[in-house]
Parts: sequence; C-alpha cells; structure tokens
Amino acid sequence: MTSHTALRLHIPEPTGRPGGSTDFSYLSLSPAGAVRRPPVDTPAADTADLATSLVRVLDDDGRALGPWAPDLHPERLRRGLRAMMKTRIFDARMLIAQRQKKLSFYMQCLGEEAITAAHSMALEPGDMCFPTYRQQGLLLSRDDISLVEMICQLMSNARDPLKGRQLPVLYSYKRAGFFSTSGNLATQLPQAVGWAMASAIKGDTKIASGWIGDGSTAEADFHTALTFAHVYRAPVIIYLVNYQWAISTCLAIAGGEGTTFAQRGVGVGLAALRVDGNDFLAVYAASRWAAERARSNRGATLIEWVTYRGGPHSTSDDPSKYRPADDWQRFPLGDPIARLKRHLIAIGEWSEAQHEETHKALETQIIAAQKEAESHGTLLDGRVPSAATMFEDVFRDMPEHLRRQRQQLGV
Ligand SMILES: Cc1ncc(C[n+]2csc(CCOP(=O)(O)OP(=O)(O)O)c2C)c(N)n1
Repeated sequence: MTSHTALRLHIPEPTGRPGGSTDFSYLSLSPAGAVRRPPVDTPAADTADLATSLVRVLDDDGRALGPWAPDLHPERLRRGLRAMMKTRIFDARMLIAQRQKKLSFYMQCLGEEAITAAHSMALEPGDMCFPTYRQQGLLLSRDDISLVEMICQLMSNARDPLKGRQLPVLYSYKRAGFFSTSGNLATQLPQAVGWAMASAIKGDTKIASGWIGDGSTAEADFHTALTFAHVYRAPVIIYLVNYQWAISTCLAIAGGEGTTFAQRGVGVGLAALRVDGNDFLAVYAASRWAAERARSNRGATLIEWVTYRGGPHSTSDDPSKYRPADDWQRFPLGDPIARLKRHLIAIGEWSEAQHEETHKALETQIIAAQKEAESHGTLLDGRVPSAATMFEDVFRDMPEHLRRQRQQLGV
C-alpha cells in the first residue's frame, strides 16, 4: 500500500498581534538610491527585479539619492508638503466631528498622505483617477475643490452635493478627474482600465489611474482589470496601496505572504514597480515614469506603494483588537510628512518656524470651512436631504415600480 501524507491547510499567521511587536523584516527593504531606473520603454518582463526590490529616494538624513531622485523645484516640494499637512489636519478634524456625531462615518488616510499628494502632481489636467475611499488627498491637494463642499458631503447636510445618497467620504468630482467612489471594493479597477481603453480608442491623450488596497486584490475584479490592461495595452496606471492590513486581516490573507503584490503585475505581462509609499520623491518619480509610459502607448504599470495605515480602518473599527499598538511608530518607512520636511530643511528650503506657521494657517482655513459647512446643517440638527432624493437623477422617466415605492415611502 502507498503511504500518503495527511494534507494540511495553511492558515496565514497575522504579521503582528495585540500585545506583541511586529517583526517588519518581512518587508525586505532596499536602501535609498539602490534600485535602478530603466528607461520608460523597457519591456514589461525586464521590470521583474523592480517588483521585488523597493524604489526609495530619501534616506534617513533627508538626502535625495539615486537614479529615481526627481528634479523638482523647491516650490513644488513645499506645495507637496502643504498638501500632506492639509490632508492630515482635515482628517483629524473630521474624525473629531464624527465623534461629536456631526457626521455618521469617517475614514482617515493617516500615514499615507505622500501617495496622493505626489501623484496629483504627476498627472495632467483631464486625466481620470478611479480612487478608493482612502484617496481624499487627491482632492485636498487641489486648490480648486472647496473644503466647505467636501465637508457638506461628509455631514450629509442640505448642501451635500451628492444629496446624502453616498456614504460620507465617497466623494464624486468629475471636474477634478475624481471618479465617484464606490463602497463595493475593487469595482473601480475594471472601470479605470475601461476608461483608459476608451481614451485610446478615441485617439485622445488622457490616461487613467486606478487605486486599490492590498486586501481588495483578493477580488476577481483586480485580476480581470490586470488582464484587460495587458491585453489592450491600456493607458492606465494601477496603484496598489499596501497598507499592511485590510480591516482586521493582514496582507497574508490576500496572498501577500512570501511574494510581493507588485509581482502580480509581472505575472500578467505588465511593467511593475514596488515603491516606498512614504517617500514623496519616490512616489512622484514612479508616478511620472508610469504616466510617461502609459501616455506614450507603452502600456500599463502596476505600482505597489508600501505604506502603513496609521489609523483605524474607519470610525467603526478598533485596531487594538487585532494589531500591536506601536505598529505605526515602529513601521520602518516612517512618517511621510516628517521625511519630506527633513529633506526640505536639509536643502535649506524650509524651517521649523515655517512649518509651524503653515500648520496654523491650514488649521485656521479648515476650521473656517467646517464652521461654514455646519451652518448648512449636520447630522446632529437633522438638516439632511429628504429621502425622496434617492429616487432622483437616475432615470429621466421614473419607472412605474419606483414611482410606487416612492408613494409607499410617502415622500
Ligand atoms: C465587495 C466588498 N467586499 C467586502 C467589503 C467590506 N470591506 C470594506 S473595506 C474592507 C477591507 C479592504 O481592505 P483593503 O483593500 O486593504 O483597503 P484598506 O481599507 O486597508 O484601505 C472590506 C472587507 C466591501 N465593502 N465590498
């Protein structure tokens, strides 16, 4: 008789547990400046090594090193720093407003601010982003998006541009190239690829970027999107934001153990980069590289941003139940704001006093916007759009069954 080994199912272990301390050596980090930068027309298969290493520019002393160091004017660096600071202050204030019951729900992007601030500088007007619920920084990096309007959406009040039909944080800004955010994970990726394909079919010059969290890569939509992007050489950049955690499950549960997420790109024939997502300069340089590649018909790129979700998943989450309390403080890639600030100070283009002054000015601006938004109502005072709005703006002629439902609701 043949003897058989009993089969065992492998259940991935969390990267860290409450009360413990995460060993982040699983990230296998490369030193700043150590990774090569190929030309943008390099064949996708030649990026295999870049999907396992880590593109980094800023070192611990704030120096910009290596072939990826971008040539950015100090004014643009200061602009990037201000955008990150604004995003963090905005998040902190909205979190408090949620605790005061002025809004029903909130999601911060604490620790990930470099990704959106740098990316928004790498795009051209007319390009389209297909974000998740954690890319508010794309909007907060712009000067033409009203903070008051954003807060009205969060408070689902009388001036909510989406009339209370979207969860707070699921913004929609076509005019800013920000596609309506969906709460159904990963649906935005096939849409991003489809939008990019349409741009190519029309012979346009615009490109798309699609965003996804590490946990959501377990959805079939992610894999479908990569295949279409490769087959049709769609002018799209796919950003995979590896925050280490989904809600309470670590990256291993989405298949991130023993491999990198960027390697998924190489597997389907896309160029792929794994990049330090807390390094403003590396994020900008990688975004520009992928944007140039897409815009010159050389195909899509999958970029894995390695970063850390510093806050809870949402205001409904308590991370102390599933991960070590000191995880973010110990995360080896540090704080993106502190790192860019250190760089600007190192090159003589910023100071502690300027930083403090900017912080105060941004806080004043956000407090004033919140005050104005609250004058249009908050959840606390019940000045919210009527339930009747859920029936509006979908059909030109409302179908009979919806007319009946509306009557039954009495609105
Ligand atoms: C299709 C679908 N499945 C499950 C959920 C519930 N859900 C919301 S967020 C989330 C975790 C997503 O994790 P990740 O993609 O890593 O993004 P992060 O929240 O960490 O930014 C889950 C499971 C959902 N909204 N949609």
